[in-house]
Amino acid sequence: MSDIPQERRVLTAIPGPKSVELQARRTAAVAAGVGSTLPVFTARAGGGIIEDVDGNRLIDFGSGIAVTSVGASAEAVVRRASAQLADFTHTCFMVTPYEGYVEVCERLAELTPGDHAKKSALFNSGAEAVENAVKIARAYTKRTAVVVFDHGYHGRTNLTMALTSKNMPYKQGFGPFAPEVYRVPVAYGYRWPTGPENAGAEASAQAIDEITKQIGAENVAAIIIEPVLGEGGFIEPAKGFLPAIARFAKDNGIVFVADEIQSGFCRTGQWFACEDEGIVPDLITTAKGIAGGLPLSAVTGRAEIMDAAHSGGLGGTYGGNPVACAGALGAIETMRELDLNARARRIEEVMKGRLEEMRAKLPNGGVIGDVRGRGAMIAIELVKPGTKDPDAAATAALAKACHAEGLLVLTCGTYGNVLRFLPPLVIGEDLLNEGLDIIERAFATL
Ligand code: PLZ
Repeated sequence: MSDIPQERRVLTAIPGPKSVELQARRTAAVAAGVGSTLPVFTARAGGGIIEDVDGNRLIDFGSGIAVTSVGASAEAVVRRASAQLADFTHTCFMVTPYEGYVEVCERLAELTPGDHAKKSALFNSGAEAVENAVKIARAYTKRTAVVVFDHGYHGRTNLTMALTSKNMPYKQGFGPFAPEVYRVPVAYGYRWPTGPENAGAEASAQAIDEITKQIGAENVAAIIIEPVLGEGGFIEPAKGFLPAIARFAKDNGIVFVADEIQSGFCRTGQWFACEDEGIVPDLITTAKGIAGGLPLSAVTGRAEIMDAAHSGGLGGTYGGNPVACAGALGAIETMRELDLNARARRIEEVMKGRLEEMRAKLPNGGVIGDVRGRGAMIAIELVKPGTKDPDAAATAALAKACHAEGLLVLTCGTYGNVLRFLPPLVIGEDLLNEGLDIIERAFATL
């Protein structure tokens, strides 16, 4: 790990003068469509800290959107990726293969749920993994329809935009979208009309009814769901929902795909979030946390499904790049050695405890409508006090107040009213608590 001190330090306004200068160059050279949560330019990062070009040290509650779970400069990632970089950067696995790719696939077979025979294919981004899961499911089932859920997020390519629920900013103006994609309700407990206790049974019945009526189960190739819906607002489908959908898929020969791109690799205190309800997906998509910040993604699943695509049907120039594979082996080694699942569960205990306390201090919870999430994937949903009306303005104001104090937080949610916390799993508990102190003070500024 880079020897960056694990201490918050705010020396200038945030962003500072050097970041402001770089931001001007960026505005001139970088397309406007590519946004940034906080235009603070990074100099180095590691553990729970991001140091910017002005020397400020921010506490990191974002992990580059759930990527740097082992930190942004984990020793084993740097060591293995550097060694690989010196040996060779690329041959293309489709031209002459190398061991690292195979080893990552072996690790994926061990770590993903289920003891059936498994195979994997590697790609570069999360969206690419999801696209390939659809290709594989279609090849296996010889069916075309794909079912996804309200509040789901699966990427920004054409097919994954179609799979993604939210229009702004992901889809607006970018259509037409891929056909044969159908969206059904999800058990969003906090917003389910008859309450969270009924959401699992009612939403699954409704989803299954819509699939049966509108598509016909026999036409569905795949059902794709995030076991904890990430961009949609850290929604944990109410109990019973996932098992009911998985059972329906099994009974109807539909490939059940768990998109664990955000929730996987120790993030929720398990290797994969679907383990919490004992779900064994047919296919699982992974990315983000898998490689400690290097671009890598995977589709892993039942060998007979994975082998359904004809030889040469899957691939891509860079898929499973050797440096990214070395990074993944380093990240997995770190997760095992430091027992990062246990760390994630401890982060949940600390964060949920403190956030619930903050809520209890406000009359009727005030703006804090809901505190939820698992492991180091925790969020608060903000509402107009006394209602469930989403308060996106308060969410943006809170994030801004945190940023000014040197705490990097992200927002999400279909209604833009969810403040989410995704600290690196290696963050020190002192930094975690300091970050929570800043959040608490931010509430006072509302
Ligand atoms: N599936 C569940 O969370 C990426 C998106 C950020 P890529 N989430 C962060 C943004 O605004 O672009 C994600 C995800 C789930 C798929 C993806 C897509 O992964 O690596 O961004 O393509």
